[in-house]
Amino acid sequence: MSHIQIPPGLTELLQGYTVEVLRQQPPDLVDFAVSYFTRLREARARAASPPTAPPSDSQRLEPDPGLVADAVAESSSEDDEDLDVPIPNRFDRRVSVCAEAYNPDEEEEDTDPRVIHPKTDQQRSRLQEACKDILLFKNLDEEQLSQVLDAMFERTVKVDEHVIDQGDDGDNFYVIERGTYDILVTKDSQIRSVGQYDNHGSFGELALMYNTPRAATIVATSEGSLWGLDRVTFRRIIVKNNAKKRKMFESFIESVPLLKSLEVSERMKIVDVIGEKIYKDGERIITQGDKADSFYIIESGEVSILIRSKTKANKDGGNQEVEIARCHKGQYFGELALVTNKPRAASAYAVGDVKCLVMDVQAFERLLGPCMDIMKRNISHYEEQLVKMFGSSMDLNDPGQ
Ligand code: 1OR
Ligand code: 1OR
Repeated sequence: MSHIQIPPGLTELLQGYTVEVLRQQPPDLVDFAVSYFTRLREARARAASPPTAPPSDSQRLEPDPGLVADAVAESSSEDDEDLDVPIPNRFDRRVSVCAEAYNPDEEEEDTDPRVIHPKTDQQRSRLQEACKDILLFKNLDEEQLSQVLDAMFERTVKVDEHVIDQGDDGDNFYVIERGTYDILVTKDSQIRSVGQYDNHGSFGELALMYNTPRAATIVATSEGSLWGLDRVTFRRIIVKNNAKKRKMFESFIESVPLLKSLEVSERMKIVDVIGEKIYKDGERIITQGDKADSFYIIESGEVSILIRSKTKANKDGGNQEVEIARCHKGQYFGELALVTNKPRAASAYAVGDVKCLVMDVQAFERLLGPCMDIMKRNISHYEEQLVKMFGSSMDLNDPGQ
């Protein structure tokens, strides 16, 4: 019997293809093979080009949008180097096959195979429920959202499981379906708990948006269930949409008085993580007494703040709500409970149609530190006003009792 020789590299070649098929579950294996091997050949051709040649688009790491903004703001000569950070190690193997370079301004035809994780009807409806308040998904059109949902996969976690480790490269973005999670940050060899997620929210967007190492460790403190979105789909859809968001909201965000003291790059990072929510006339935006997880800036329309209290001022009316303030375009609300870590002190209702830019509590803490003095000053005004309106017996964070 003649001896059949396996050509060197064949096993690795087919293994690489198989791994990508298992990871991405493409609907058509032949189409996927054509695109996979075409990209592999292109990557090999690029790798063979002389080392003195300038890096091709796919060898460059896409610029960190934050760094681009920093560069605009500061025109520092060092920033050019920042734009060429090497691709994180863990992706070296994959990047050589599936280049992730992406220029959000280029409206080119998408050739990457779509990632699809088939789901049962029950899984799909659980996924839709988990994603309905995810701010990063708010400005997606129907087609983009449906591609995101198709690409998401379920991951269950056990107590003490590390979903993300600080310092790692970013692989997935996660939406919480259920479970509680600690956010841990290690600095100067000290591990600190800086927050929690309680059965909703999302995390893991930063490393994918800015090509940075994971900024925190996320550990499950209960059994839980998450929906993951792979890095490639996240960048193709969410990061692309963020470029649009920057264009849409840049001038408005520049005009918000609270944010004036921030650097341009800091304001752009706010735009990256906010979501736009729309409310109809009379709709309740915040409920007094609720646990708080969001901060609001009014993009258009008017918001009425009402307080329900059993105090001297309205003891005959018992639990009736009294209007205590009106907020307008460019103003913010919902900061008090986040700053004091107490329940909502008042309710907020839309007067006419209202559009708000909404930020989650983690982004609020991470990005609005420099604005904290202004907010605290205004909170002290609330307290003065409260005493004038209701007498000194009332505590802002215990108004209904
Ligand atoms: P990531 O891809 O860097 C860790 O992976 C994730 O933790 C991160 O994305 C965020 O989604 C999430 N600072 C940095 N990342 C945070 C923070 C945070 N909170 C949640 N994440 N801070 C805590 C704010 C409450 C600031 C700490 C100094
Ligand atoms: P929050 O997170 O407690 C309700 O949710 C929001 O209403 C609150 O943050 C503030 O952003 C906003 N007292 C308390 N909350 C106020 C007040 C206020 N005005 C707006 N909010 N006072 C009005 C002062 C003009 C004092 C009460 C009499």
